[in-house]
Amino acid sequence: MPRVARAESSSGSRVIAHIDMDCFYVQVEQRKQPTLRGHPTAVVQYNSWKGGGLIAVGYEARKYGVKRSMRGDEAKKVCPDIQLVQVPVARGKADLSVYRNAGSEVVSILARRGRCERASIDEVYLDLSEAAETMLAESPPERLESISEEALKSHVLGLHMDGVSTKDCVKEWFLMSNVHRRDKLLACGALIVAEIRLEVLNETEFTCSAGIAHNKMLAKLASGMNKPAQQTIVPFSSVEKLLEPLPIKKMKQLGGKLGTSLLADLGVDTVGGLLQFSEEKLQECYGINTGTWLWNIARGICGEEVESRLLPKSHGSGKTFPGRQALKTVYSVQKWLNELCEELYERLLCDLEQNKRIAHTLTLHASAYKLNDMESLKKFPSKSCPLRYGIAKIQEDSLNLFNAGLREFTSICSAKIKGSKQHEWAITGLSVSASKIVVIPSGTHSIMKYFHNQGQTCIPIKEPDGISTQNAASLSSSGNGCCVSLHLPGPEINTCENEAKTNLDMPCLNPYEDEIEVCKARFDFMFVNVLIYKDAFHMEKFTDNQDPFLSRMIQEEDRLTEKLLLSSSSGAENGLGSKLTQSHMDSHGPVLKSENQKRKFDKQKGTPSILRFFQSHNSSSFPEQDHVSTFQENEASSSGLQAINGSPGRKSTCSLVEDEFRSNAWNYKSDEIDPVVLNELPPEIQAEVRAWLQPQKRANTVKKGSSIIHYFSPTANS
Ligand code: DCP
Repeated sequence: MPRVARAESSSGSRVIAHIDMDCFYVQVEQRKQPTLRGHPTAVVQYNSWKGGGLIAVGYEARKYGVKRSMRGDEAKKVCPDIQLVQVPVARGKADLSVYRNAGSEVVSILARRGRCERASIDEVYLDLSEAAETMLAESPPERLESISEEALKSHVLGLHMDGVSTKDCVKEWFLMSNVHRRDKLLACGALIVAEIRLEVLNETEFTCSAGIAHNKMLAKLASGMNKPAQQTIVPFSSVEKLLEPLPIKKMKQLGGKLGTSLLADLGVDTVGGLLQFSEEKLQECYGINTGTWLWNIARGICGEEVESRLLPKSHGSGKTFPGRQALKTVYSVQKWLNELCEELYERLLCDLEQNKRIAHTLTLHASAYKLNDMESLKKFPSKSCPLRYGIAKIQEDSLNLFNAGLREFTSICSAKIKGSKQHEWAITGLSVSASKIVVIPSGTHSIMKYFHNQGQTCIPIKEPDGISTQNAASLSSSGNGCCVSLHLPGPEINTCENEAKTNLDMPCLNPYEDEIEVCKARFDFMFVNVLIYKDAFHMEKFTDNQDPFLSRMIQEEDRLTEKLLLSSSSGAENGLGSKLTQSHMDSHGPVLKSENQKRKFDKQKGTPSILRFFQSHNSSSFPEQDHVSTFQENEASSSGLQAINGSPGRKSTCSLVEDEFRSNAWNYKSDEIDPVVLNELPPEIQAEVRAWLQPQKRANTVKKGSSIIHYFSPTANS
């Protein structure tokens, strides 16, 4: 394919934006302390040596020549009025959580308009292709009453001014009709980005700059071209001119060794310089993939997709120990590793709690040098291992990783300084990171998808004629839908109160029926999800007393159970047919089975708990041994779970729930459960769930290495 055609077809009609927050840390600090606004400001590292190192410099300070490489004292010399703000400190090191949270705030706004990839603490890629296509079809720029002021301030690369004012030129560019469709899409993308940037400003007070182009590489290049608070558009026709003079080192991934070797091997110092080499030649020099990649980037071709990712790919905690602060004993390393691990673990738990994500890999990086061998600097090998949850485990594992790295490092260095008796080392930087972060499996398998896709549970509602109808969609369209999205452990449990209230007006025999059904569906879910959860954590790895996710899950169930009880009692009070309510409940498993149980439950209303609720069931109605065998395969993991609690008398919520399943059984029959839920699962899993749900009839089919455990295991879906 000819070069230009290849470039065109690769970019197609994609519209990609790269959004970069302006002097981010400074803006965050200025929002905290509004008196800093308008003043030259910089954020400095927490150490006070020579006024601390500058890590972010505001644009007012940049006008005076203040640069990020300077120390506070130096900055004061060139800009005496500069306000130096210290980065917050926790555990003796920089605490970046305030910046991270501010970044998340912005991301949540940016993600409203298209696929959004959080690329770093303060930058985001957006795929606006769909939004631009829609705009072009429904309200193209030339049909708009006016082009927004913010959009008119755009920089359009390659635009000929011809003596006309920039604004008029840009306006003309937005309104042009006889141009290629891809440019029109870009114009739509730019209008959308201008709107989004204003939204960010209005909602967060932060300014950001943006690049709008046909691919990620060009968008990223463009976003840094006009800062702060501006946007730059790269029409296809201006790509060559943009890249030709661009210093090779400015290109993403060419700032390091590869960029240096391009200059050394091929004498190339600008991107345009690469154009003279054939793809084959570049492949010959740098290998097939890198050769092709170089050939492509010289022509502005980049097929990299914008990933849908609002959350970070990894978490890390690190600290440098420059100069005399270098660590020289394993004891001091261990002390700092413990601190770093604590911070890391806090973030892991937060991620688990908020996003239901778990990390799989723990990595230790260190920079070190051997005394008398400065060449050894930074050659400390990074080490990884599977990540085990539990602060003590992470601390222990990172120390082991460090020791493994140190052994390798010292032997490498010993070989280099043969003959020397010097074996001392010093650590100048330490970091621990958690990567391979995945949403716990239930979020991705079909049973969850079922609820996701429905958006609302299909809750059977009995019509006055007694015919059981259902369908969330029809309920919804009639305005009577009880919108429930389930989130155990995936998406938010979101009982739409207003809609639920509307249901009270429905001519139902039992106005609380749908709520009961919601509870029922959710109990089903809890059952499946506890199993998934256990499996996701491999049980024995779940070594903490804290199980925030499960406790949230239980709290949620408590809330619903309470609601259910209140519903049933108020139903009786207001004469809406308590008998019917009761009879309905009687037919629905764990919902109150008898007056007796109801009374027991009523007593506990102050602190209702699903666990107590299950405890209140008469377990003798279910043959114990059936349940024991049902859960036999989990025995090892279950004991692991109990062991984690330290004291024998105390059990984690997870093990309590498991015990409830084990001893009190799940008072469901498979035919009482919405068959759609089960039918979504593969046949062998359906059979197994049904067997669990109706243990007394269960054939002894559950084998070791059960299929359901495999199915819900983190790797099963990959
Ligand atoms: N940062 C840091 N240490 C560095 C570089 C950056 O701690 N060596 C922090 C401070 C910055 C933030 O990351 O505010 C984002 O870095 P950028 O490189 O995007 O720079 P700024 O956002 O500060 O400025 P600009 O407007 O030039 O993007």
